[in-house]
Amino acid sequence: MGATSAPAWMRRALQLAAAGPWPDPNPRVGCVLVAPDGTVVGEGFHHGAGTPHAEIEALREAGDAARGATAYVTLEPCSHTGRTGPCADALVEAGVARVVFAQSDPNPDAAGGAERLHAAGVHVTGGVLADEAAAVNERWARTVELGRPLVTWKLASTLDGRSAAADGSSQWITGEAARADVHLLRATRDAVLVGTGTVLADDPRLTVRMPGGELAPDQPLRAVMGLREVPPVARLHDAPGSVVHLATRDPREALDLLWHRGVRDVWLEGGPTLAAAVLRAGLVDDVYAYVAPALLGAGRLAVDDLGIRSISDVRRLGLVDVAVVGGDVRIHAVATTT
Ligand code: AOF
Ligand code: ZN
Repeated sequence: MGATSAPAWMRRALQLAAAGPWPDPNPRVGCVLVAPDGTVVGEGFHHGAGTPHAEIEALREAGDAARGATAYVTLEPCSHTGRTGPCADALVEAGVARVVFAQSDPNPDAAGGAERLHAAGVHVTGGVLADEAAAVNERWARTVELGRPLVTWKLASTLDGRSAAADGSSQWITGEAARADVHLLRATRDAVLVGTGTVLADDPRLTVRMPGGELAPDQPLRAVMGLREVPPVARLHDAPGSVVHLATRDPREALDLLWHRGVRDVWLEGGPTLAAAVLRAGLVDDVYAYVAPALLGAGRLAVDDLGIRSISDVRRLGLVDVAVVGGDVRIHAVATTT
């Protein structure tokens, strides 16, 4: 081995992993292949579900130079045949002498690669920079554990908690900077979810627009749930990207349908009825509340009745951060238990 230590190579593998996509059904993984003399002979990262795993990319680059090398991988090499073949076997076939990995694979279908490598005579070490690797895939691991996409509920309200005036008008409670901020956060999710009620009442576009107003190149899926018809002339059909109507009133079923389409991180912009249904079902993971220093005194709240009658049953969330966005305040909180 060269002078560079295992954590240093793993740090390089973590850098590579971070170039992978999120949201995606697969984790972000990086791999570095190092020859016994300390030269890097191959590098790779996973570009998302359906594409080769990080190890395969690195092995392809290395060719014959993989023989006798050490593989530094941020996730335990897989042992299963999913969309692609088992990486543990590919490493053995290529003659890799040693595998150092960071995090064990939390996906039970793919786990077991370490034993498989060991049984084939490869020297295996796990747990190197495991916490750093887990942080890279924190949201992915939560989706695997929950078996459903994560849900972020976004709301905008006045200081007195109103999201619409008494006459039903609701545009615009927050200022332009807050609206631009919403677009940036929408862009980090793979679907925007509303109810048919919101489409009928507000006719939103649900697109991601850049600060200059132009459409972002990649648009999250625009999903509408509910049993009412989505008018073919609704503005959400106007923009590039896909629209899906989830013909159900059950939030869990809607999330299952999205999961099967590969969605893993949902941005919920529903009105009070849908928000209450998703919250009551315990399916909200993150909340972004944009609060305007304004008063309405009457009008609809951001969320309908949650069935809470006593302060002893108050639903408390964990505060993550608070930011001033233009003339408004943004509060990010997370559900501590579901
Ligand atoms: C690895 N290296 O780069 C990744 C792994 O459907 P597949 O074949 O793409 O398998 C997906 C599962 O494989 C995924 O859920 C996770 O457990 C593991 N991902 N494993 O050895 C990689 N991306
Ligand atoms: Zn693999």
